[in-house]
Amino acid sequence: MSSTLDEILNQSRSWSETIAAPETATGGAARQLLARDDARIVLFGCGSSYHLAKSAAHSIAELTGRPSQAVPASEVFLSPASVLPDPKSTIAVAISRSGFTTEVLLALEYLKAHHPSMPVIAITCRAGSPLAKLDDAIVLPWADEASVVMTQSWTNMFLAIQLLASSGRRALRDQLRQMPEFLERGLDAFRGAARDLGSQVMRGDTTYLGLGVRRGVADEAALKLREMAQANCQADNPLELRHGPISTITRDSTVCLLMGDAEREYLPDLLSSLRERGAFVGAIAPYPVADVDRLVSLPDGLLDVSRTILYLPVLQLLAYEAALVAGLDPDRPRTLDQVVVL
Ligand code: F1P
Repeated sequence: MSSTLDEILNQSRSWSETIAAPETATGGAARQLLARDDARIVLFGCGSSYHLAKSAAHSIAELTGRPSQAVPASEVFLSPASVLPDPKSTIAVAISRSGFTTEVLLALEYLKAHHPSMPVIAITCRAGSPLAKLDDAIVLPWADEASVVMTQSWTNMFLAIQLLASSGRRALRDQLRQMPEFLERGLDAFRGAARDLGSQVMRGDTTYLGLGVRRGVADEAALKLREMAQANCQADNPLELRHGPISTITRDSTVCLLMGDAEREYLPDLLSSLRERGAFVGAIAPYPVADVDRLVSLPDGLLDVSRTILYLPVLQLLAYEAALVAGLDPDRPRTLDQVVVL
């Protein structure tokens, strides 16, 4: 079996391991840091890990009230004044599946040299990596991958950060603990939708639309489709689309809405503008959505922020199926390496 497919399908098991991991493995000390009420949080990573940082920043801000920002790792050492405006009140969160990515290590070196007292929380899936060796690092080896592209590593590092940020909020943690079961229940439908839509997304351009915590998910979905299937795709905020980008939507376009409860009332208006342009419209939503070509249902009765992780598996499977339609090997994405070392 494909290592990429195996890792995607393994997520309910790896999520359960992350949820069950002892506090020390998932950041006991980090929990204390995030509890500081004067802190602002700057998260950084590269590629998929940068998109993870975006969704994690929204989650931390929503769950703790702390101002949180996600930046590419390179901006920590190349544009520090703009990304670290208040270093004395900042906690840094370094995210890297491999724990070896050059820009992440350069960012850490910059912080050590210029802000040695700034707390740094490192999260990685690779034991023995430079990130894993940092004090109080969060290491999730059960979520590491043989594949080039990130799938379970993304969702498990994201889940670990959400568990950290939900400290003391029992109802929220209970919702997060249900995620493996929700994935098990939905997996057959996710696989069916991915198989059905694999050729659709290869017809023309694809746009993923996500708001707030789901914007990083939309960016990650577009990167998966680009990495595995070499497809023409992009991501945007659902209400931003009509401020220009919609001009490129045609009858060969696919638009996938990663809908939450927050933006539900704006959906009909957006859908009619997409329909006028003849686009194929898919939606992943925790409620019925009329007038779309394909709906993937997610469980309702959850906070949008808790449900975030459930959007990823179907989007990962869609990129996998699109790669097969394109005659490409998802395990060997063109010109990509698992770790970028400059
Ligand atoms: C970051 C990354 C991945 C990308 C590719 C190259 O890796 O950019 O997001 O898919 O594998 O590396 P990491 O810093 O999270 O190990």
